[in-house]
This record gives sequence, structure tokens and C-alpha cells, in this order.
Amino acid sequence: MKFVDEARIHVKAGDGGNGCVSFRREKFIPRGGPNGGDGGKGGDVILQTDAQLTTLLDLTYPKPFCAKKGSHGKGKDQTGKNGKDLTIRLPAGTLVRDDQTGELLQDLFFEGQRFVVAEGGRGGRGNARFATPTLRAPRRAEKGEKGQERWLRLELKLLADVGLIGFPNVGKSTLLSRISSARPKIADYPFTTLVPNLGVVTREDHRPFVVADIPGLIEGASKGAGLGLTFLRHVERTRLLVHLLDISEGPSRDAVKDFHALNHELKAYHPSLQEKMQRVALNKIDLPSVQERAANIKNQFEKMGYRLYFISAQTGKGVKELMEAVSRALESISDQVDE
Ligand SMILES: Nc1nc2c(ncn2[C@@H]2O[C@H](COP(=O)(O)OP(=O)(O)OP(=O)(O)O)[C@@H](O)[C@H]2O)c(=O)[nH]1
Ligand SMILES: [Mg+2]
Repeated sequence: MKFVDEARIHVKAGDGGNGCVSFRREKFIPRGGPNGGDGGKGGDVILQTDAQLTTLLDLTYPKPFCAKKGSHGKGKDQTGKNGKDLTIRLPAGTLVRDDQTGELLQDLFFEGQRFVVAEGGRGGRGNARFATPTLRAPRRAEKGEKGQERWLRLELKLLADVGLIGFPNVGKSTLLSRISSARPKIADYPFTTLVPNLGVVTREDHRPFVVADIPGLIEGASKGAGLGLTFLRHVERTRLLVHLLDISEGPSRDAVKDFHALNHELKAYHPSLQEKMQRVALNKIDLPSVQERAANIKNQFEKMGYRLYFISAQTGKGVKELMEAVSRALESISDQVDE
């Protein structure tokens, strides 16, 4: 399925129905009073999150999303029917902005959360409402109000607990496929992953958590190199990052330099991203060329205050230890939040 994380849509709530001008006409009652009913209220446009959805694809729709109009009032004091609401379904994690001002209208974070984004117009009052002791036969009724109409900018930020980051080809998707039932595409060329993948990690001793594997980042991504940084929006809301490194290309690959270069890109996207807690792992430890240099690299990371995990996403070696560390870190973060 195509992944879409931005959309611009036009919503229009229903207009209210008009009030009615009418008079009672009955046998033996020569001058019946006014009995024009009120118009019905126009339908609202409502946004609602839906657990089944993971992209904004359904919303790349050129026509406006319109709720129904209220019916006009009728004689015999009949109020017009209210127009039907229109509910638009969205994935959880969607930010809703006014397109013109950029103002954040709502952050649809929870499952099933609803938000009235355009209100239907009120129905106009019928002439029955305008009768007074001195004006017994008003010929006046109101028009229904217009329904609200606006352009919205929708932006999806995936709700994952853990973000998997790293240069292209380091094995992020391989790791995701090992720790969850997700089956992202894996190949030995850079930029295999073009859209984020989500996987759920279920563990006996810990609450399940969601991991997002995002497309590879490269140096200069903040200036548009590679796929740029726009996918980083999907790790903005994660609580923890797993930073994956790979030196299998040969001695020219410097894990420490790569680590700093990627963190520099995180910071360029938003300083808060660089401040997120990270767990750092050197992948492809099954390869002898990697094993040879591993101890030295571990030392360098220790000096910087990081424990370096050795893993092989392919064979599974060390993955359990890394996931335990991730579980523990998530727990300590949620404890902090609880406090
Ligand atoms: N030997 C070895 N190869 C691995 C390991 N993990 C991944 N690979 C290989 O490395 C290549 C890249 O793996 P991917 O999982 O597609 O890498 P990625 O980080 O998702 O790459 P992008 O999506 O392009 O950013 C593939 O050929 C994998 O088979 C590992 O632990 N050991
Ligand atoms: Mg990938």
C-alpha cells in the first residue's frame, strides 16, 4: 500500500435549512396564525481516528468533503430535518492544521478520538417564531446559516515507541524483520526502504512496543541529500532511538564518525531529536572483518559514554540483549513520566 503522510483537504459543513413562512388554513378558522417551521441544522464535518488506518492515502481526494444540508422548515410547524454529519477517518497521530494560517487545530493522538472540524449552519427560524401580540401574522422567516468551510493541512506522525535510525544499508529493515512480524523489503543497496515500516515487538516479560524503521539517512540529508529528512517526523514522537552502525564496507568506514554525522542531521532537523535517549548497536558482527575491529570501536564508544551493543540482525546474535536494553530503557522513561 502506498504511504502518504501529508494531505490537504477541503471540508464543508452543511448549510442550515431555511425557516418557512406559512399560515394555518383550516375550515372555520378564518385567520389561522403563522405556522412556518424552523430549518434543520446542517451536518458537521467530523474527524475521527481509526486503528485500521496507517496512511493518509484515502484523503488525497480532489473534491471537497461535504456534510449534508439541513432541510427547510415546512408549514404546520414542521421543523426541517438536520443534515447528516460527515465523518472522515484518519490514522492516529495525525496533526490537523488550518491550511491558511498553519494554526494547529487538533492533534488526533488517541484511538477513536473525534474532532468537529467544520460546524454545520444553524437552521433559520420559521415565521411561527416571529409572532408577537402586535404582529400576529409575520411574513418573515430566516435563512439557514452557511456551514463552515475551510482548507485543512493534515500531517501524519507515526506513533511508535522506538525509532530505528542509521545510514542506508546498515540493516535496519533486517533488524525489524527479526524482532517483529513485519516484513519490510531488504536488499544490499542503499535506500531500499522508501517509506517507514512499523513492527510490534512482543516480549514475555514486557509490554509490547512499536518500532518504526525509517528510510536511511545520509550526511547532508538536512540539505536535501538522499531522501532528505522529512521521514524524521516519524521518529519525533518516539521515546527512544536505536542507532544502528555498520562498518562492513571496509576500513574506510568509521563508526564514530558515522555516529556523529547522523546525530548532526538529527539536530539539524530538530534539536529535541538529538536529545532523545539512544541505544547504539554495531550490526553485522557475524562478519570476520567486523569482529576484528569491534573491540576497538567499543572502547571508543565507552569513552563517549555509550555502551555499544554488538548484533547480527541476520543471524540474531546479540539481538535479544539489545531488545532487553530497549525494554529497560522504555520502562525507565515511562517511570520518569509517571513521576
Ligand atoms: N552479514 C550481514 N548482513 C546483514 C546483516 N543485517 C543486514 N544485512 C544485509 O545488509 C543489507 C542491507 O540490509 P537492509 O536491512 O535492507 O538495510 P537498511 O538499513 O534497511 O537499508 P535502507 O532501507 O536502504 O536504509 C542486506 O543485504 C542485508 O541482507 C547482518 O547482521 N549481517
Ligand atoms: Mg530498509
